[in-house]
Amino acid sequence: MSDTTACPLDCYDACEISYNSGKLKGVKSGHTRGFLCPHLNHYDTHKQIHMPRYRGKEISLQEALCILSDMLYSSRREEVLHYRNHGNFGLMQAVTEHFFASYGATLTNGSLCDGAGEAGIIQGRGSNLNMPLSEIEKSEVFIFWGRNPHATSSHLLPLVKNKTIIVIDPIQTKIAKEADLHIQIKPHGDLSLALLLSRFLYIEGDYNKEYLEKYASEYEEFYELTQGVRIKMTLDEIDVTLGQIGKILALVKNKKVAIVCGVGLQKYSDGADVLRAIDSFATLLGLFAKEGCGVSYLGNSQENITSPFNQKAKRVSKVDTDFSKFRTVFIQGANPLSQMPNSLRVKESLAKVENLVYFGLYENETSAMAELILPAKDFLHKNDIRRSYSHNAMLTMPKMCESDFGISEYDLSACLCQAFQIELQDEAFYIEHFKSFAVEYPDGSWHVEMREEAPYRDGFDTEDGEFEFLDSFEKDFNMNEKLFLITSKSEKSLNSQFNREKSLYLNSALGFLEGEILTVSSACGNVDLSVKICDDVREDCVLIYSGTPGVNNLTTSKHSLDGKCAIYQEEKVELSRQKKMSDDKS
Ligand SMILES: Nc1nc2c(c(=O)[nH]1)N[C@H]1C(S)=C(S)[C@@H](COP(=O)(O)OP(=O)(O)OC[C@H]3O[C@@H](n4cnc5c(=O)[nH]c(N)nc54)[C@H](O)[C@@H]3O)O[C@H]1N2
Ligand SMILES: Nc1nc2c(c(=O)[nH]1)N[C@H]1C(S)=C(S)[C@@H](COP(=O)(O)OP(=O)(O)OC[C@H]3O[C@@H](n4cnc5c(=O)[nH]c(N)nc54)[C@H](O)[C@@H]3O)O[C@H]1N2
Ligand code: SF4
Ligand SMILES: [Mo]
Repeated sequence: MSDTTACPLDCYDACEISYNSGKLKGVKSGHTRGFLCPHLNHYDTHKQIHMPRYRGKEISLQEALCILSDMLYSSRREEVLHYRNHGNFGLMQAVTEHFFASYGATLTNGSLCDGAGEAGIIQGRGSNLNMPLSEIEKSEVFIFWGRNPHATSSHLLPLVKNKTIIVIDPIQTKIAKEADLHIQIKPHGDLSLALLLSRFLYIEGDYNKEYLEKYASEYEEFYELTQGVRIKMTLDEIDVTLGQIGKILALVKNKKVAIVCGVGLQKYSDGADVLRAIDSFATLLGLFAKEGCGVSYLGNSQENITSPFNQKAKRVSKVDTDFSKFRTVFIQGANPLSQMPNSLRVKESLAKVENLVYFGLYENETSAMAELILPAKDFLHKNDIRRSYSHNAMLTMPKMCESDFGISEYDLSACLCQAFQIELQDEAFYIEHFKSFAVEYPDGSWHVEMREEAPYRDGFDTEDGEFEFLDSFEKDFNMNEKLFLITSKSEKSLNSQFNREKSLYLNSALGFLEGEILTVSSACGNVDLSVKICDDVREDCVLIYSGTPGVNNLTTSKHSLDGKCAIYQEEKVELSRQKKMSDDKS
């Protein structure tokens, strides 16, 4: 048996792990450099669900599988919904979709995560290929733009040591404290900033004319668009100075620059335009043409990989799913009651479902509401294989040891496929299928084939091979009224898994006291939380981390304009001291 696997979590780093006598360690070679993060260092301290339950009563796995089959037999196919998110990022997790699609159930589409930004990137470049780590390693200047690497991608940190660091973030994150320049921008000011940076870059003439003529010939039209931005008014609105713009341009001049973007930037209705504007600035700077330069975001981890599973199904959006339309809802690898936007709507809609099934590892809001609970096996006790959205490795995740509890996604699907006479191949067949998209490197690691080491050097994946600059944008967001909600990732939790935050973080200048309970309200709902004072947060912001119970009472279930994505920071919020008694609280 191999002693090497990979972390299953939805995380940029996708670390390789060695497993020895019950201990998890980062693999010494490669980007992991022998260390993991707190989630995996304390993985075995988080209590998993061991026994299946039906209406609150523990039952055997066999009984649970019979009840699930009965639920499916007694529902019409169009009354069944399969709702999956990425609690485990393994490619084999989708095997259940093969069953549900073949059975005739409805599946989901849309994104709770990076979809808006990805849409903007694809509009510009024609695809969403990431700057590889091997190129990032060569960069001299890093712009962390709406990305918090200490919390969400700590394995990048060794690569940026002793390099020039610029951070653009409304929060003074750890990386901002270490940075050569921190622009503590007003939230949602990034589109304007990218346009202003482009405008001044063009005026200074520091762009690569030869590359642009060949691969992005409409750069002058883009410059004209940036001329429509009123300088003084916009700088005031986003709380950036002309001096700071000058500093950024001086720091990147003639340097190898990596712009490292995160999802923080695009939690707004125009999230696609934000990433496209940043890409436009990067193109003008010539970053796609040069060694050690580029833009990093969440790449499409499935690019060049075809699914072996049946994917043909009716789909509804996972952002505003109307669960009440379905009699049987099967939830897998997700905690929608906490993580979907507009929790009050989600709760009301899920309450109308007759058969709510939860298939997961941990107890949470969704398991508490479910009729039937099926415990999953964790990654150490099943076979899988994974990709990353930040590097190009294909990592096998063989079973490390046996366990008496839970069921793997494959075994559950095999059982259901048998009951409903649906064809399913061996587990090994599917794993080999995924592996066949990778090639072995001399050091023994596997990497996805056909991934150019540095993408877009010889043009873009658009129809004519040219970059499509941002050509228009909307501007109807009120930057001044109420407070901004910032809801980003905590170091302690992986969304709602592991140690969840319980507080809201506020600047002391707002005059509230540590520990007092405040009601935070938006147009969608409210939540009562206790205050932690933190002057790293701007005075016009309320920071409530992802996974904090009740945070999504505040968020809207509207979609981004492009990319069918949730927009967690679109709603502005207000604070009040008087504690309202309402059953809105969760
Ligand atoms: N520890 C930990 N790691 C995780 C996760 C986790 O929950 N915990 N979740 C995983 C998942 S699902 C994902 S998608 C990734 C996401 O990881 P990241 O891309 O790092 O995403 P966030 O933490 O949401 O936001 C990053 C930064 O954006 C900033 N930000 C917020 N609004 C704005 C804005 O308007 N403008 C600018 N310039 N910055 C803004 C926030 O202050 C924050 O510092 O992390 C993954 N890794
Ligand atoms: N306010 C706010 N809301 C957000 C975000 C935010 O930043 N702020 N971020 C959004 C983003 S980027 C994302 S990606 C989503 C994440 O949303 P979800 O994917 O719903 O996130 P988790 O809270 O990680 O819940 C995953 C569940 O998967 C289960 N699980 C883990 N491993 C396995 C397994 O091997 N098999 C099975 N069957 N189940 C397993 C666990 O029980 C866990 O409860 O949240 C979104 N919601
Ligand atoms: S950094 Fe990310 S991939 Fe690595 S162990 Fe932690 S959660 Fe897993
Ligand atoms: Mo995510």
